[in-house]
Amino acid sequence: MTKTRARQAATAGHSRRRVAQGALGGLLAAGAGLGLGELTAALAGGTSPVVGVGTQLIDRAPSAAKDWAVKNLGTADKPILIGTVLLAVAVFALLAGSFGVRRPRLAFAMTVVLGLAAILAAASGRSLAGSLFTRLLPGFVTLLVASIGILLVLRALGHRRVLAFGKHSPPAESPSVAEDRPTRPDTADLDDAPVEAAAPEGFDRRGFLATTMALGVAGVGGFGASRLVGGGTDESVRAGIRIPQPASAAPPLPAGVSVDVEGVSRFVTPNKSFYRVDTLLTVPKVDPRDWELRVHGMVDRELRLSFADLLGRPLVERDITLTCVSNEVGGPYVGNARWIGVPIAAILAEAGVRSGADAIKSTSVDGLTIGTPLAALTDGRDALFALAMNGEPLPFDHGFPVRMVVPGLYGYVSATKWIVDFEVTRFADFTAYWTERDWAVEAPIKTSSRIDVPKAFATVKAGPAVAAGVAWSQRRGITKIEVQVDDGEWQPAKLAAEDSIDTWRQWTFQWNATPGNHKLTVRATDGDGQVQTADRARPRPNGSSGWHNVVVMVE
Ligand SMILES: Nc1nc2c(c(=O)[nH]1)N[C@H]1C(S)=C(S)[C@@H](COP(=O)(O)O)O[C@H]1N2
Ligand SMILES: [Mo]
Repeated sequence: MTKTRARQAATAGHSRRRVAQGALGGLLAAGAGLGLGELTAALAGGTSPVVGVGTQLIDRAPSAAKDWAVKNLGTADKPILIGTVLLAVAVFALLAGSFGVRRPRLAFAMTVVLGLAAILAAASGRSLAGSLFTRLLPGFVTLLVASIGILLVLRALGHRRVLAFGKHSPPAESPSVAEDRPTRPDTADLDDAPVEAAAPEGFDRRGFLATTMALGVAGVGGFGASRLVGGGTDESVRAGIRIPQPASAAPPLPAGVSVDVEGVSRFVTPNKSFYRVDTLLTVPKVDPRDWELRVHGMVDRELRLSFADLLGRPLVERDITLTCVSNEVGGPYVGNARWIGVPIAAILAEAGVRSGADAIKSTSVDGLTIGTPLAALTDGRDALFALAMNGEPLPFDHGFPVRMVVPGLYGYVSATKWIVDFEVTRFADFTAYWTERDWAVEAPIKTSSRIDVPKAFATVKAGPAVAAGVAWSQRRGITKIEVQVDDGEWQPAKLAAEDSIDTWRQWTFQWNATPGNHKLTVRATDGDGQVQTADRARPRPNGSSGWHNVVVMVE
């Protein structure tokens, strides 16, 4: 090895280390910014930078991507999205920092872009909570901390005058990169950074250590502390609420609503396992003492209802099965609960609906909007401002302190969680969150049935066997279930007792399983005498249709 090449090799190692140090510094600067931004959001309210960017991605994601996520990731879609945002930020920050060795201004600019993204995400977000200032504050903290952080890192790397505009910002006591470039003797090797070749003394080891440690502490401390102080209303506040006896209790469950078959969905879905569909990365924890529902629009009297006010009204208790429009044939996004709430019709009567109105535009605390036909709230069905679910105040995930529940309509056009605004209006005068994303404006629930047992591709013992499941057709009820084995005749299944036309209904079917593969298909008939359609439809735009079937192996 010649002398020059040995020096070059040493220099290359040196500069690679420098790039790695820059990358680490970039990552820590961004981390400190995000951590303290997170802490600010927890302390002062406002939009967490990570959540803000994630929410923008949710709102702007093409429909196809969203459908894919709901279908393939289920409820894990949210942690996965947050993880992806964090990973993207980390990669971006690592790059920014590594560029910092040679191109400090680029590193600084990239870090500023990160901070600005946090602010922009919060500014264009749909939160109704807090003033614009509080919403943007966490993003500003992120921008400020990350920018100062990267400047300190760059300084330790030898760049003292990154912000001196119009001039170069040469590493201390050394010529700048660009000026030094012509002296490169060999083939271009990007790792062979001339900065370091020329100015290893520009690096401030102690400054770098001190800076990275401080940034690391700020980042980890910020995230950690935000977990401790943040989180909004405490669970004890929710659990401490006593829901008064309903003036109109639900009729007792008829005997025999539940079939005795292992593996069938429980008739009342426990809150813990109740499906959850919303667009939120962090669940709002609204304080019921600060909560207010504004009832306005085409009404004679505007109302402002407090939580205590609703609790003091005559309450109604009903069993209602909720269904999500995104549910595929045979899918899991359906659940049945016992709700207690204030009849929406009573509130509408009190406000006095003006003629010409045909819709409600309701808004949740996070700014999401839902459009509901006025008729569905006034035609005598049990549409509720629900306060309780299965004997407890609404869980945070399911809309605490108040949500809408309307029998017969898919959730996205009726079941507004964390509701804060209720505007009487006309469909012609607004669009809602989901309808802006190609879902139908009006969406009654389609008659559907599902085989819970046996599971698809299960192995079944030859001989007498049982199939079982649920069917729903809210507002019409289920009057018949039929099952078909392979391509045989449709045979009647046995219906469990009916709770109400607004709840799902269980069924069982005895069959003789003969060795080999068999296909079981189910179809329901509703209270109008309509047989569930065989026509397959995807969930978009107004709900899936078609018969559910499972293939099993009998041996
Ligand atoms: N604020 C808010 N309410 C919402 C939604 C939402 O995204 N945000 N999703 C709706 C949809 S699509 C459905 S199916 C139901 C689901 O209610 P659940 O999560 O309690 O099961 O809530 C509805 N209410
Ligand atoms: Mo939904």
